[in-house]
Amino acid sequence: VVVIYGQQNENLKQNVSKNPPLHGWTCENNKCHKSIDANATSLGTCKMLCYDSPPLWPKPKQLEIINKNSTLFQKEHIVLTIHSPNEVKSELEEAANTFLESLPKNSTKYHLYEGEVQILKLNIHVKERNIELSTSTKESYTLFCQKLPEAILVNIFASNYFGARHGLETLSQLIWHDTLTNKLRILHDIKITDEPSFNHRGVLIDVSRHFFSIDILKKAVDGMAASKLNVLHLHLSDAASFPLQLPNSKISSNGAYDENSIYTPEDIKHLVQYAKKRGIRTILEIDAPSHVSPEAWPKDEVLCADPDMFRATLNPDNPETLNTLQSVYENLFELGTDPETFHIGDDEVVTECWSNTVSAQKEDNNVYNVWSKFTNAMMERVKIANNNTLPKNIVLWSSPLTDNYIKSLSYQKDLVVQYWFGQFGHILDNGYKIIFSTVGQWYLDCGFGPWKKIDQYGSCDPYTDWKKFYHYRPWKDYPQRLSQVLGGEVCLWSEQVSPDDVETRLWPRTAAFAERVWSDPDIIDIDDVARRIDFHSERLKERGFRVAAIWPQICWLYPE
Ligand code: CP6
Repeated sequence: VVVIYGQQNENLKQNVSKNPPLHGWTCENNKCHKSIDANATSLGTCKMLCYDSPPLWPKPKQLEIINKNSTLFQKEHIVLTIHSPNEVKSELEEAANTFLESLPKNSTKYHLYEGEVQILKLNIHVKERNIELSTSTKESYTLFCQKLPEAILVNIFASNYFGARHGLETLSQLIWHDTLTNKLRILHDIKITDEPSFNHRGVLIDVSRHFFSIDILKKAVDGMAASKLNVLHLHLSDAASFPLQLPNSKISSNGAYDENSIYTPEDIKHLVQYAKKRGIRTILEIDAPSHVSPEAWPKDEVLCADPDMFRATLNPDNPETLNTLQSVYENLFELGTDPETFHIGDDEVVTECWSNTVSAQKEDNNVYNVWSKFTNAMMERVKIANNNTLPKNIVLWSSPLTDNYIKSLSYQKDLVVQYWFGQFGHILDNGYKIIFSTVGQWYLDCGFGPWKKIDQYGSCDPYTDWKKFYHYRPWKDYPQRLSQVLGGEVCLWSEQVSPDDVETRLWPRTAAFAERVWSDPDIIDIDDVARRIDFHSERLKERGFRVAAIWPQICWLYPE
């Protein structure tokens, strides 16, 4: 039965049967122009072949384009061969499948094409059998793409699985959908040698101020993998909510917004595995001693529960407080938090809350000593929770406390400060390691406004655009301290970010940051950066992401 909705209208019928205009594009001086030329190509093909450097993001460290030839192929005609120890084979196969799925989908419209279509031979060479991801994992790879008479030949070489995975990501960016032929096209005669500049390239997502489902987080991981980022930092708890279920602790799920806004241990383990397959370590942060959820914690272990639910603070007088924290840490290691880079939070501690405590009296009412004692004790508990092994990096947030009292943290000399506000020279000069998350440049939710009362719940003033994310290079002034710079993290605090806008907040600004921490180019050609991030944004859209605009649509057509 054919059901026709509404009145059939002659005009409409005509429009439906008309073919869309098939104008093509030609390249002139690094620009694509609309053209009716017989040699005109699709816009994607034009952009891919026209630009001085192909639209790869982040830009590889070494890129040799022997020439800009390209050939059509079909997804179904890829022949994969894996040269690796047996232990890595199934992982690599799975990564290759993920790569295949990320390739542009063929549209349903059929186009006749009678030219050359080639087989693509994809060879992946991996040496190491180890598939553990750690802070010392070598992420480098080389990629050769060439055309033989009988096939397009791609060779990816890497020490390990994770380098090879980066190679596949780069390969996916040498392939695009040619709309005129409805086939895939690959740029060949190219050699790439690549490795990251920094070993900590992260994204923080605050899942306390708004709850984000595991599916949303997995999609964020997909976007991160597409830009070669390698650390997912979940800010899992704050005063606003405690969405994590921790069955082996005194923490209750009363801190969650509702019964649907809870991560079970299985959820987190699944996410950690999913991220690991994409070369991403996960840091599970439970913030303490401030920014704690008074509803999740046992009542007598919380001292100042701010009625505005802004920054409740733990009770240092109750000996059970640290025991509960230790059980939290045991749970976090069990759930798969990065065992080498452990975050204790220590964010914006409200020391005033402690002024009348017995702990403060023992310290001659010096609440800063209470802070350093409590922080040292937290680190001691991390060590106990981790089979008596202190993680290589213990991370805490910068604050006036770390500015003035960091040297009193005698427990762990090898501290990492996640710097977000104020000065940072002294952190480096005192020999500490640093992760940059500077509020004015790398906060995805933005900075401070004049609305004091409302701003304490998060602010977006001013909006920081992708160029600012890209240009920020704080380590440049401290070349002799470069070895102390682990890298950076962009931060998505979620007071004003919900599942509805999380993707456009993340993309493409997080990608802009990704090139800074992967390639860290010294000299940039602004036109080249703009053309490539434009293309990468389109690529992310094609892969199903919602991506914020980088410029008006006219520039998308005619990049200047
Ligand atoms: N929550 C937590 C926040 C912020 C921080 N920690 C924050 C502070 C200022 C701005 C944005 C975010 N919302 N736990 C600071 C590290 Cl402008």
